[in-house]
Amino acid sequence: MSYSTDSIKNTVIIGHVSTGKTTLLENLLFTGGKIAKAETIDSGKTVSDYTEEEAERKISIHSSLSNVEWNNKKLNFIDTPGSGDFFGEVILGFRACQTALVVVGCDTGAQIETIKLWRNLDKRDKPSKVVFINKCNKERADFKATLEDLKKRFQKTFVPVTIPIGIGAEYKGIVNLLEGKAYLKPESGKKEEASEIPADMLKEFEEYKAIMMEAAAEGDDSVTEKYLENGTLTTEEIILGLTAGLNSNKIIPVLCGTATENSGVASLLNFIESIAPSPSGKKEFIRNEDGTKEEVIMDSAASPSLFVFKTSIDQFSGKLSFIKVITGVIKPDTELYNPHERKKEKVGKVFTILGKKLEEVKELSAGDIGIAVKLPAAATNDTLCTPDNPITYRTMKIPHPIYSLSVTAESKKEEDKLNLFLHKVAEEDLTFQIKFNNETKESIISGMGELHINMILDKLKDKQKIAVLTKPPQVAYRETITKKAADSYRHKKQSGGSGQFGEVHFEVSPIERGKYLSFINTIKGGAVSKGYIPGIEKGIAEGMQEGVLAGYPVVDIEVNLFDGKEHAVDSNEISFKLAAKGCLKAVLEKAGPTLLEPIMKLTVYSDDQYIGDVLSDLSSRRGKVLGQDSIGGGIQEIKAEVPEAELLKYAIDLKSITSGTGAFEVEFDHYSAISGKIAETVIAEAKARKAAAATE
Ligand SMILES: Nc1nc2c(ncn2[C@@H]2O[C@H](COP(=O)(O)OP(=O)(O)OP(=O)(O)O)[C@@H](O)[C@H]2O)c(=O)[nH]1
Ligand SMILES: [Mg+2]
Repeated sequence: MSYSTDSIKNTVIIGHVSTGKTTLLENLLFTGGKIAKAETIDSGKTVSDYTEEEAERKISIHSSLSNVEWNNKKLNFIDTPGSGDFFGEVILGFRACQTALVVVGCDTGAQIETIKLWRNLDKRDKPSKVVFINKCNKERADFKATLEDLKKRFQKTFVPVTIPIGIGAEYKGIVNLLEGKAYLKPESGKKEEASEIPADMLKEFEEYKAIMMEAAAEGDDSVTEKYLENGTLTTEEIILGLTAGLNSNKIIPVLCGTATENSGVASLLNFIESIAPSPSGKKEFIRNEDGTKEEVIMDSAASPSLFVFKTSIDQFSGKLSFIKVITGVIKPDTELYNPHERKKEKVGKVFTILGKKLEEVKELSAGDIGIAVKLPAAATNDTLCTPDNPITYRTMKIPHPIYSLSVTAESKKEEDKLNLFLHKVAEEDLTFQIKFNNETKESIISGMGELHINMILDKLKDKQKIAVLTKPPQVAYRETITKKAADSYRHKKQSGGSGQFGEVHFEVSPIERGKYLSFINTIKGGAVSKGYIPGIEKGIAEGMQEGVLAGYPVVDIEVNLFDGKEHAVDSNEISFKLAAKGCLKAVLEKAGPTLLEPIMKLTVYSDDQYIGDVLSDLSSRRGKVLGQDSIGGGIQEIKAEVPEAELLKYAIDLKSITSGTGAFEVEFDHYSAISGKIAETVIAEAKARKAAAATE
């Protein structure tokens, strides 16, 4: 079956950990007839949480794609993990979908990850939002309180489209306000069926319907007029108003139910199929090389182009590229071009997927999501297009990692295997990085949190059978100077044959942070020939690699070469290089050398109730708080500058300070001088490391 752009709906399912996203999807697929039975999380057999690690831990770790046909429309769903450690898997869902289905617990209201995701939706792709209030059967479930909580936190127009019949232990099903029908929760293993609204729900139905009508009237000008004229709206007019309001993000429709009992699910399918936006007519952006942006409309009639939003390796099928078709129609054997790799790529067969099960399809139209198998060069974030019109679609911005560890294989022999595995992981998961730090000679792995990194280390141990040692990474300290100083150095060697001779006089002074090196040559009268200057510069560059205090690289100095001497026969470039290196060392000793430490720009998100603890903890970490802002939803945003050395375990510590609710972002900002006890410790540790390395 082929689907045109306007019969496709792409929905990313997001929300705090364990709100029931995967269970809801399982029941959407069951109700839609895609699967014969809805499995439970406990069984470990759901479509979406199909990996061993997900089944074992009973949480989602990867995003997964599935689809269901409903009233001749193709509904694509991307289920995402709720844990902030796997945020990278959510970003790609934002990028590929027009609608975000935010799942909220009826017993909890919006929780911290939901609030963070909400903020990110607004910052990033701005899809339309629909809320599903799940777990209406829970003991402490309270529909009205949850609705109020959402309104208070996000200050938006939330409009119930379905409401619960009874709540908690009394939960019986839902009333669909649009359809004017009730859907009582079905018997176990069965699907919902529409029925008359129970008499004792009629009053509530009328009240909520009036609220929905008013909101719909605000969604679109033509509907507003109708409402003012007639004082009421037909169902078609309500749909028109809601559709417009949802499209422009003015209205957030709210549905409800109990995923584990397959209740409220049919109405959600109906709603997405009839009201959620399709990709048809939606804009995409091309980023030109000069930084300008260009708009493209998703349209099947144009020549084919697509965006790769995820890459994964399947043990049977090999590399799977998850693609979003932007223009044209992708058919089997379509020849495309990858401008990033400057390579032709042929899409072989075209697939869609149900969790892990590939399903071959005839074609994918603009706006649709699917899979291409074994594309030779394509990586996540690549665009494939026609060779005559090489373009690049807007790429996904990957957040900075917040937690790093230094890793080595216990056995040196396994070092290569370890690196190979880690690089493979990084290819699939853009929030995971592996870098070799040349300065400290460490392999550093970084990710979005302790859980994220531990999952990867577990795989290393359990699947690859590689034993690894981990430790916090070394901080990249620097050295600089605090005052002007001058000195000279003569390099001289005369051992038969031709000798070596070079003499330089340097004056060094501190310069602005971040300027690294300014080299000036103020020699007058040709005391040192021009031809030796490159040698002197090389000597300075080499000398700066190892400072005089603790052997850390030297930065932010001006070196003035103000005098020198050369020998007609013995001078050469190498002599001047060695002279420069020696002179730099001597002059640095005199110039008040000091240590610099990296200072990070830290943004912490914390629930109001933990603010005091977060702030006092920051001050114990030598942090400088720059500002504190309430960002709505009972969440405070704290901006601070904190030394990197104090943040090595912050991903773990913040969780314990805030009972797992806090979150943060961090990036390098600048270097700042340290002295006293802290500096003494750093110097002593560096010296000890050097001594240990020398005896190895
Ligand atoms: N009582 C009740 N429990 C539910 C409901 N929906 C899901 N659950 C349970 O909540 C737990 C988490 O469900 P999941 O579907 O894994 O939640 P999730 O949002 O996908 O979780 P992550 O992907 O790990 O963030 C499971 O034990 C489900 O059985 C519901 O409507 N009512
Ligand atoms: Mg899940």
